[in-house]
Amino acid sequence: MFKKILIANRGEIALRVIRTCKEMGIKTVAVYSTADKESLHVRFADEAVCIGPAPSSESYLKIPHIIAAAEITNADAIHPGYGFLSENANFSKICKEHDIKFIGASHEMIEKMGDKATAKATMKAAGVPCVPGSEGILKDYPDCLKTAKKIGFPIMLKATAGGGGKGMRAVWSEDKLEAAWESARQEAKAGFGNDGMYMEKLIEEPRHIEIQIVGDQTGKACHLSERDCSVQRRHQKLTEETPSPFMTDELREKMGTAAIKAAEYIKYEGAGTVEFLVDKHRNFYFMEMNTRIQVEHPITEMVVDHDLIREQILVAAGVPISGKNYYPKLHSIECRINAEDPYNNFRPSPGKIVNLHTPGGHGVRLDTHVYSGYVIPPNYDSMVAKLITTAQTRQEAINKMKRALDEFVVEGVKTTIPFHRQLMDHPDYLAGNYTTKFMEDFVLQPEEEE
Ligand code: MV4
Repeated sequence: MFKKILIANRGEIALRVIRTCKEMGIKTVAVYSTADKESLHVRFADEAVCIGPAPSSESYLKIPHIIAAAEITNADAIHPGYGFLSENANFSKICKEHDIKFIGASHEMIEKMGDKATAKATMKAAGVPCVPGSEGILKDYPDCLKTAKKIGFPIMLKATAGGGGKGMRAVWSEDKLEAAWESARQEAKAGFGNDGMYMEKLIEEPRHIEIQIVGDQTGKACHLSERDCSVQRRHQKLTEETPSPFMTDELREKMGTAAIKAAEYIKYEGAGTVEFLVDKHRNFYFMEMNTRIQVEHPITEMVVDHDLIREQILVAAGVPISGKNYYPKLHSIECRINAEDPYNNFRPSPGKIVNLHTPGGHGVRLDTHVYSGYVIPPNYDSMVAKLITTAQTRQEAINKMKRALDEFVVEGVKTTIPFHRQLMDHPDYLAGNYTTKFMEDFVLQPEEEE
């Protein structure tokens, strides 16, 4: 087992990994930028190394500085968290070259799943349901037009180096195709240095339902059921829940089996997520595979009662999985609390938290790194806390979320708490009747006068 793990991340996920390491008797090394000197993950780790100034490019993304920190503290493994270098194939490779265990996917796996057309071709070969579409990358516009006619409009153009909605265009008729083709390729070239595009039949008003999997070093995988992540704004998840209100036992078995098939076909090692698009007829299609722990992992932990960071560390240390699959015994909801102003287009609201009261009580979990007096730096993403409520039924979990949000006091910066409170009163949300289009129609009511 590892003696010392360096956490190459910050904020709540750094704290999350440190907590599990402590419970496992593993020493921890925090890395921090000058902007995070007063951050909790620095205080809770056994050792801490400053790796550079505030800009991520000069600190949390600076591979030589992170490797140096691991060398001087003699860390035998690195946990990358999510974001930053967690899906950087080069970083995974450099860790291996330095004989430091990267607690995540191999660089080959990250490359394979990072190229979306290759990932899809791999899944198709594995027998995982995929959206009908082009055979790999489109050669040129004539090929694009021929493929669109063969598939039939509406279609979705996607950048192979994209993901998370970047470099994607929905096209509803032939007269719009060439302009969409040109603009998507330019965006992909500029954004990723790779203008490779592929095409799929457009799935209208899909749900985003993902399956958590864990694969061990023997190539065996298990699943830990689903998370419904359909409530998104500009491809940013706002709230997630498990079980999905759209799920049936039959669909869960089918999707879980498909996710395991995907993981075992590629001999996936570690915690991963297989994302699916689900249409209104409950047909499901492979969308993307994420080779990292996800922000929303806590709701799975709460309903199957498994520590996913611990699972990651055990697998990375060569411990085989039990082979069992895990099914929800409770209902859990996560609201991502961001330092953003929902009444001003969710614009970031960094600054000092002058007063903080956090919710608690039975079934309430708060994963956060903030404290009263903490200054939220402007350099990083705006998520400051994940509020998770868990109960026997969906309605009770919602009631608990409403009560916890009402209790949650953050003074000094704006937060998305008021948005989430209104979400929990929305009739379509309460009915579990929502797709990825839900936020397009959501209207935030004006804030009440103080
Ligand atoms: C789609 C789709 C409809 N049809 N593919 C968005 C980001 C990336 N994960 C893939 N996405 C989509 N792919 C086909 N063939 C609709 C989306 C989509 C979406 C998917 C999941 C969650 C939110 C979304 C918001 C807009 C579009």
